Amino acid sequence: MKVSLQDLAIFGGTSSFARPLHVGRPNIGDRAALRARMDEMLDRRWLTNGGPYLEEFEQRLAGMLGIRHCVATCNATVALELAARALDMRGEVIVPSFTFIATAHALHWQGITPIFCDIDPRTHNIDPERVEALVTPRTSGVLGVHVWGRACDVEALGAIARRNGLRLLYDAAHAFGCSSREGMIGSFGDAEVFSFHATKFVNAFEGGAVVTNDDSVAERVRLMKNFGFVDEDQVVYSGSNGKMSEASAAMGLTSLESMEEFIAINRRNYRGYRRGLGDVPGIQVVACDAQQRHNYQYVVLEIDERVTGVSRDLLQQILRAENVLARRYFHPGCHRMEPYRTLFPDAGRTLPHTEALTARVLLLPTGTTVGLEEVGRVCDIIRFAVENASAIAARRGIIDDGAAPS
Ligand code: T4K
Repeated sequence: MKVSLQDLAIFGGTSSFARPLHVGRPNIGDRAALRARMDEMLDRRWLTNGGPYLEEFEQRLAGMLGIRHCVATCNATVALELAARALDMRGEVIVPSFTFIATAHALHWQGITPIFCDIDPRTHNIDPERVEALVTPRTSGVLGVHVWGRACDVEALGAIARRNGLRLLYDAAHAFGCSSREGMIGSFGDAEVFSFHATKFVNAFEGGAVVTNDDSVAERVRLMKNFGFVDEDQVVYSGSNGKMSEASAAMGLTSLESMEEFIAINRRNYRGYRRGLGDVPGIQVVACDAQQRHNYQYVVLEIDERVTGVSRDLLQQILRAENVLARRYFHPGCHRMEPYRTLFPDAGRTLPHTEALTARVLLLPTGTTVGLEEVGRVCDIIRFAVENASAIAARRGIIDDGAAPS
């Protein structure tokens, strides 16, 4: 417990945590089950290229989500590229800038120009009202992102896509196991893409999947992720290597078996943070809709510096010194990263909500390596920082100016 400024590690006190608390520390699941699967895989000598674990993983996912097709891939970035190609996206595609850089890169890497659209500050998701204004004769599609696992306005985006003859793809990297009023995420648009990266609550070391109810899209993705081969020596498309390995599928299956336990732990931590920070002025723990299924894998703070007196960046530095490795996803926004910064130097002017949000958001550690007691201590540090904001800022100013702290 911090009682004076000197207790803060940023001012020379002892860090609250001996080991770092990460955002995105992998959940491991049942090690014995994973080892057994690995042994079986080694005995079978079938390591990749459509093995039995891959098939089982794909079938389980499709079954859980009630979707006709699931094509597992080596990661979500390649899955987005494959889906964009399979949907024949080209020219321009409308996409939020408030997302992980992979969303924009997957388009750009395919020769498609991402056109950045602002978000709705209440949902952090692409704002359908702004999408239609960005449609031009060059637009071939919309790529929505279910940020933090909270569903986009799929009804409005679906209507816009239909009205304008556009393809609609969703980056559901955060949203495995989540639902919206309209149903489970995975069933919307022409296709959706999940990530099973190590930092995701269900992981396959590295992994992704394209899911779709469209037979022809599924067929194209399936062929394209395997160089375009239709059989041993016939190639019908320009393809890539997007295959998921058997080791990844084994981890994915093992992770899936613990999914409900992971969600329960994430939910417990999320509620702990909501309780612990509920009355700290200027700090809001972004809410998950209790009416929907949610994986609670991200605990997201919005910091109103005018109220807290401590900026998001200073709060991050304070937490980092305490060994709480809070993250500023998705600072500074794709439009401020290369190559987009050079391509669209004035994009910030049309993205006011994105610009504001990237300065307010901070993600806190959660997952199976974070206990409630630790959640409570993280909340105490934040509360202390806000309660002592002006003293911290004054002292921080003295240190930043190079003078000795008083
Ligand atoms: N679309 C969206 C909306 C996404 O958020 C992402 C990825 C993608 C697409 C692309 O999906 P993939 O192609 O990756 O399947 C991390 C993840 O690497 C990335 O998958 C994720 N989103 C993004 C939000 O977070 P970084 O650059 O922040 O990773 P890094 O290395 O800083 O790790 C994050 C934290 O996790 C650190 O504190 C360290 C810790 N960590 C990480 C790994 C890999 C561990 O403790 N153990 C580990 O094994 O991107």
